[in-house]
Amino acid sequence: MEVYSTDGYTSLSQLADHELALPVTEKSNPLTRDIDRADPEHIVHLLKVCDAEIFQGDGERLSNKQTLYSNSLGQTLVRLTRKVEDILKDPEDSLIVISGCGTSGRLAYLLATSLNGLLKEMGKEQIYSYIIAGGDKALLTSQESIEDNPQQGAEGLKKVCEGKKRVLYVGISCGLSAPFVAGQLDFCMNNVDIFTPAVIGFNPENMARNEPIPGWPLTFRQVIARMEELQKRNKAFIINPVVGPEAISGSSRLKGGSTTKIILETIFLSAHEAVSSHKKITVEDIMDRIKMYEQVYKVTYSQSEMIASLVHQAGESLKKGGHVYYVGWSTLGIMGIIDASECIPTFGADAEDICGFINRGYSEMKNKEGDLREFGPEFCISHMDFVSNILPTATELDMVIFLFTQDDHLCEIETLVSQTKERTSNLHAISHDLPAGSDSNILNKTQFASVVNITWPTVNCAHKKARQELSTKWILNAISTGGHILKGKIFCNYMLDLKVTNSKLFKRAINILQKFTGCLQTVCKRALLQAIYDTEEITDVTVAAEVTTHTLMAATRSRVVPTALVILTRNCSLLEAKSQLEAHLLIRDAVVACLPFSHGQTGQSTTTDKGICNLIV
Ligand code: S6P
Repeated sequence: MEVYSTDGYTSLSQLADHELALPVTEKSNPLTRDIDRADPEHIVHLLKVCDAEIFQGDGERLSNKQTLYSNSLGQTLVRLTRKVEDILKDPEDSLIVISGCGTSGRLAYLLATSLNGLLKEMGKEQIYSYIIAGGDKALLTSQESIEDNPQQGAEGLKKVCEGKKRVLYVGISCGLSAPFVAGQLDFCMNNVDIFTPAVIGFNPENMARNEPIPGWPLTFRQVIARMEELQKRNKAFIINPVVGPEAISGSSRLKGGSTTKIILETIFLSAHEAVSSHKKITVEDIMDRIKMYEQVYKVTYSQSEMIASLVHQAGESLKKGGHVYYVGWSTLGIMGIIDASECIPTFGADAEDICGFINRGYSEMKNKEGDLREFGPEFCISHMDFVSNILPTATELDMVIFLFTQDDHLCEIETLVSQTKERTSNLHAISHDLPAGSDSNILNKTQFASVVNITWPTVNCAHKKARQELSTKWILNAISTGGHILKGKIFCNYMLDLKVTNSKLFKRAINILQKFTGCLQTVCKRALLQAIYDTEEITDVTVAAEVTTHTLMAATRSRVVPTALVILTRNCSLLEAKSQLEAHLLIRDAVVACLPFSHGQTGQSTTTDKGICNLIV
């Protein structure tokens, strides 16, 4: 069905094909198309049904699609578990490196430090290491541009592994897209006598990113193709179940992050158990573990009503210019810090909008580079920093959420509760395993405004922590995503005002423009470049420049995608587009006002005085 064939526009059917061709991790999830207009209860419901896709049944036979419950995936996980076991049994000169960018790197850090902690408790050699693109600063703030650098990835890996004779490398890239990880995988394959590479992502192999990487001879897909060959000889591992598109398109911190954590813990904790109990791990054992995580999902979302009330509260705080503070203990503090750090790139939030704090700061974080406070206020993350930097100016508008378990220092928690309550009664708790009902219970004594307390069946310490962390991740993801939706940051299920700071985000920006305007890719790119370079005239030289040139410039600009969107839909000048947007504080309001269709006309095409706008979300 050709809706507009004049030069510059594409047809509805072409747009539909375009959406089909997008990798799963970049697609718009049909379940959440209206999430921007949902109330807190419905937001949590939509996140719940979207997360349910992580545990969808074995679709292999029906759709040729591997899922978390696929037998073939189970077999790959068993084989990888055996590799880990071999290293655990004979750790001399060996290393297991977990690596990634953004959220994937943060999870690499969390896993490697927690697993080293387990080994330390058993008096064993600590054989895990992590790499995050951009170094430890990226644990707390977004450093998206380094993701584009394969050479830096390879060099970093080489350095970490100096002197090692056997290395198992696990690279995480949810979209099978990060050049930083591609560089490391390629380095491993060039040194197979020492390195065994494994990759984790959530697209089928044929959807791994295939664009050229500037200054590098391969694409991510070519790297994967080479790994496929090595995998046949058990010398490489590709772990890529499909878990469906994200609730907010492309926001891989959500399902991508949760599934990464589930898979990595399944592999490593199974290997630890196999070694300590001299047990052979089977596909059934792997599936049982995944079922255990599915149970965590069910138990967590059984608290949907309470989670929705936290989402509502976060939305109120953020809308009124208040803040959300996560004050956590132990690894739950880390979960808070991770969730908070992601809000900057995901929602264009200010660093102080949502912040995380952890007891004892960097000594609790156990990150490689230690104390990072010299880099600025956003790196002050201890409870002491919270008390001295945040509390003195905190008001009722600020929402404070304590994150703790029964095993944390309850006296310390009580003291901090009292101090916080002097400033705000907007104080809430997400806790695990606190016995309900007793008078001495901190939850009864301290009168939090609301409490989500989850009780888990008794299991060993590592499993207990894994459950508490994932459950907390789901709740915090709901709070920060829901809060920003209520603040008007999302349009349909897209973050329109994304920062275009790396090549993946540049491509996503063009996809969004194509989708909402129906304009050809070349036309969308020109409008985006107009906004990035702040100019009415874009030269062919600028168009032909490398993406990195554009993303470096884009990092210094704001509202580039909304500006380009208005240029295209209104067919107006840059100046006019900017002034239209300036009239609105919130991007969602601006977009609704500026676009020539009203929200709800999903699937319809609307003729405007300047052209046709296809909205087929
Ligand atoms: C996603 C997050 C990003 C990604 C990073 C790595 O919600 O904002 O920081 O984690 O871009 O992505 P990937 O696909 O390589 O894991």
